[in-house]
Amino acid sequence: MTLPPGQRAVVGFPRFGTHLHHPPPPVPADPVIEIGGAVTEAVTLHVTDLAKLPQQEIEADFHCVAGWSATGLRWAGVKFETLYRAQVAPLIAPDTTISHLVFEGLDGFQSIVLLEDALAGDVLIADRLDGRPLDSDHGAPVRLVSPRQYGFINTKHLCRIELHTSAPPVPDRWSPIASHPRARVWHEERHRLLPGRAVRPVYRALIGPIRALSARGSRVRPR
Ligand SMILES: Nc1nc2c(c(=O)[nH]1)N[C@H]1C(S)=C(S)[C@@H](COP(=O)(O)O)O[C@H]1N2
Ligand SMILES: [Mo]
Repeated sequence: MTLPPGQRAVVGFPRFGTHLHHPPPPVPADPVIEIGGAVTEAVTLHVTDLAKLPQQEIEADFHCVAGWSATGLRWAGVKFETLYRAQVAPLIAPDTTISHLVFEGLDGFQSIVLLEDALAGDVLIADRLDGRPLDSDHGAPVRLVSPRQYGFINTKHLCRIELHTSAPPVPDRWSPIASHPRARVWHEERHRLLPGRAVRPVYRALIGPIRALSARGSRVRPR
């Protein structure tokens, strides 16, 4: 098994994220994904309608920018490209060229993704993991899965996709751990300005505390 540079395999798949000790957001009775931004008309997609689109399964490893990787995950759902072509592209005016997307979760988390990266063949809006419905720890009701980009691109609890014609302002511009805009794991694009190799030790030091705090907010309490 080969992992991307600077990654170490972990056993299992920990809950991890900026939510820290917060519990996952409750799943609405009729969850929706809003499509907004540079569209002719904002629309609301019902998550249950995703089941009507062709389904796709992938097996992939999951790489957090902090340096852990969960291996051999089986995700299922709809290819983002399928959803985009069927439901989103018709909302774009002919003279508008989309370059970036913002994926937002029910907890307010956001990721900014280049359209070209989001349209890659292994990018899913996933509602199942390892043959079971996605649980709240890992992003219920649906999450973005882009296995060749670091975890922070993979927005959980997806509720909104915003279209942009240029790079939207980044929320973490002045953060010491400002994230790389493409976040491609095989290029080790961890940090916006610093080489991925150089930030490895700093990021790795964050794994323990973030993992412990995220587990505190977990619904599933393994003992
Ligand atoms: N909504 C939401 N999505 C999120 C996060 C978050 O805090 N909230 N954290 C990101 C980060 S940094 C990582 S590494 C992965 C972790 O996914 P997991 O909790 O399923 O392991 O989710 C990403 N997506
Ligand atoms: Mo992460």
